[in-house]
Amino acid sequence: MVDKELAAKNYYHGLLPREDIKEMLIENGDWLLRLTEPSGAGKRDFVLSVQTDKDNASGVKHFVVTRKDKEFQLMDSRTFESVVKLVEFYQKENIQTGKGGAQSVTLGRVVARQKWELEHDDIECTKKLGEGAFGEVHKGKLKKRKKNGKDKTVNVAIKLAKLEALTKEQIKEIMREARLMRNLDHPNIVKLYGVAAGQEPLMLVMELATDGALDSYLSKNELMPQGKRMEMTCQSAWGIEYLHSKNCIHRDVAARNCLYGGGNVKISDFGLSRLGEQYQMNPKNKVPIRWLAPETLKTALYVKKSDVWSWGVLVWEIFNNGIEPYPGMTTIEVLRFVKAAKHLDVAEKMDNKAVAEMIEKRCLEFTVDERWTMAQVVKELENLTAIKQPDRTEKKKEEGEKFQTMCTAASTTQSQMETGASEYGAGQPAGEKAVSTPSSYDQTPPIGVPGSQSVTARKSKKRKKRKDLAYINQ
Ligand code: ACK
Repeated sequence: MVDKELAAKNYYHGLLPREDIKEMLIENGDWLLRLTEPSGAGKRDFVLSVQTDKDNASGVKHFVVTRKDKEFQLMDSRTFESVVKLVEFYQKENIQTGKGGAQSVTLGRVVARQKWELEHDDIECTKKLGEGAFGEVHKGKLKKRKKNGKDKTVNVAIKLAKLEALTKEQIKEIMREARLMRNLDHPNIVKLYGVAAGQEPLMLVMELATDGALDSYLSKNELMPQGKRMEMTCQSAWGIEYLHSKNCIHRDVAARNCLYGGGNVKISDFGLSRLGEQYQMNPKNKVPIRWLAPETLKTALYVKKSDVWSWGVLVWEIFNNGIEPYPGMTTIEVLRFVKAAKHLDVAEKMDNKAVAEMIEKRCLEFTVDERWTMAQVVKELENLTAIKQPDRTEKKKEEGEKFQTMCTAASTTQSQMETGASEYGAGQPAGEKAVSTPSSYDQTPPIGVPGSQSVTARKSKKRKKRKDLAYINQ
């Protein structure tokens, strides 16, 4: 659908959803072009998004480019042989809106593609690594274009959304994960290089972790010494501590969601992560019972300290070669066990009994208020193991205010995403939200589509089946 001429235009942002473009359209007149499903009926159209009133939450207007035979049309009867020609015209002439063209909108500054918006042509998939939530994960290469012409190629992992067309909701989910990830920069968090959204398949390009998923790495390396396991314990703790410092709850901490590469554990899979102090999930969703904290099992509530509990389970996995936690117990038994204020035996396989005790007492603590924060855990862990986090002071300084600003922007956007949130298997009821940030999702329908809805009612396609998911109300 997207011709090469259009794809090459810097104003074309492909499948980028509203939540991403909103933070790009800053000044009145700022505009860009994207591809979306304005009516939510599975039909893709180009939409010209323009900031018309920066002081108004609904100041961004979305003009749908309609198709008539082989011609393209915006708000009036003029037709154009291509979208590029249409855009060129409205760069010179105002867009007439309102009844009988009573109002007009001027296209001002072009909002060009951002650094993290990658070109499909710069990405090469070389080998399939496995299946992910929305599709396949491939090993590959990314060409990083340099201004001096000396392009660099880096090895990457590419999350490739399935070849058949994605629903609007799935695109939003993938892009939310990407938005969250691009504000994170830590050696124990998998790094996102960017997103290729210009066409399908949608691609998330991230750092390649040479040893793959942590659970399978653990199961393949049963003779791994205690020292290395403890190092992994610290690395995962640093990653989560960093995440919490960015006001993010991961919500799915487990060995299967960590990667291992270059001697570092990297927290990955941010599909369920939320910004905010707490997150109330729909209790009807299926969840990975064995990793969840008592408060989540009881009331479907997630706080940062729920990650601390899950991290305790992850440490158990690290010291038990990645086997399933609570061996020999069914999920219903685990549910009852944890609700009865019991927990895993970390000390059994861990030589450092002081650390094991700290994890059992402070992380696998039933009462949230009594449970430690990740920062407290890290401090004690470093004391007890003498394994110190490599100094990131310089890096932190560099990040400085820039980082703060980015996270605030992401936080605002995140709260707007919650209305359509779906969970492990897509298609669950929406209506969950980050409690700390009231939902203010912009429901303004795009102009030009009668009664169009921003959130599609269509059910998302099922993700890969996960055997370890169950209901908390059993
Ligand atoms: O054990 P694996 O090879 O490591 O199998 C899974 C598979 O993709 C599905 O998740 C691998 N994978 C995912 N992300 C990455 C990454 N950033 N680097 C290397 N491998 C990855 C994972």
